[in-house]
Amino acid sequence: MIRAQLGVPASCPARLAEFAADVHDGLTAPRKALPPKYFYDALGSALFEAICLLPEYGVLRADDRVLRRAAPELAARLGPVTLVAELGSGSGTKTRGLLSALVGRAGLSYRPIDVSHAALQRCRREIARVSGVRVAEIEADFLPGLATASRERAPGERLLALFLGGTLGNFERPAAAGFLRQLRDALLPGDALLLGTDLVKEAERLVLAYDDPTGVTAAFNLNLLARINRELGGDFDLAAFAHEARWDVSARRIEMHLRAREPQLVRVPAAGVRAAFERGETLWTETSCKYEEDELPALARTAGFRNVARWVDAEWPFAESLWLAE
Ligand code: AVJ
Repeated sequence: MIRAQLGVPASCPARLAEFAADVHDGLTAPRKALPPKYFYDALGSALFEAICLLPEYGVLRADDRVLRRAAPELAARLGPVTLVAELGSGSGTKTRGLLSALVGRAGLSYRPIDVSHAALQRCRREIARVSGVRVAEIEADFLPGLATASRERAPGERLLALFLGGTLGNFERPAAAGFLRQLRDALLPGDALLLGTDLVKEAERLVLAYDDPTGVTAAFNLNLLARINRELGGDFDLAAFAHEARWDVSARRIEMHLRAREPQLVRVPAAGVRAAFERGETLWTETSCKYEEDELPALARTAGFRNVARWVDAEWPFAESLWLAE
């Protein structure tokens, strides 16, 4: 009822149950935390698009510049590509130019994989404008989605997987290596991965990128609580939480938190939780690991790939790596 009044599309029952279970686990853990994938409901996806327009958030523009610069060499190295699957396509704006550089006479089939229904709809419209490209979206988590795209390929067809925007950073370092290994397992030898990783840079630039003066990133972070309220009947008071972004030098990662301004009790009936927050206690909402360029070759090898090429943006250090599955 309330959902309908707010005009928020109900997630499918299985996704809603998974959200409830993760909120339950995250709010009852000794150190409260939630997986960042839940940022991306319709409003969260729109706020992320706004983040990408912030002058302080250089990640997406860097990704874009490197891709544009690398596209001809990339096309030459890859040869004809007819199947591209993208993990975390979002609305597809960062991929349109790349697809038009890769599409050949045989046409190209594009499988965007995302958990955001709203983003996938926008992506389909965005990419449908590229001639020669057929779009068939997959609403799923990354690995099951990639397995689907890989399984449904034509016999002998080579797959190019895209994992752009630095999303790998959402995994802690050891988990990132494990994730890439699993990603490799969903591919066949000779398939390719184009991987974007944001690189370590000055702390001040990084903190500003995740704590912008206009407050867009704060809104993006707080929307997670609003989403819990909307979809799971929670009673989070958004004004009682402060957005926080910290740079951990030794772990080389940005951490985003929501800090309780005062002690409080929060109820989320559909997740079966009552969670007490102490004053100053935080809910850890996102990790964004940054890489050193020289970490990347070992990462490729342990995951079962061979690094073929790497391009780095000079303005906002960000690396695009082309790996081949061995
Ligand atoms: C989409 C995971 C790459 O970590 O930079 C941006 C998400 N969070 N601002 C990132 C994000 C806050 C973004 N990724």
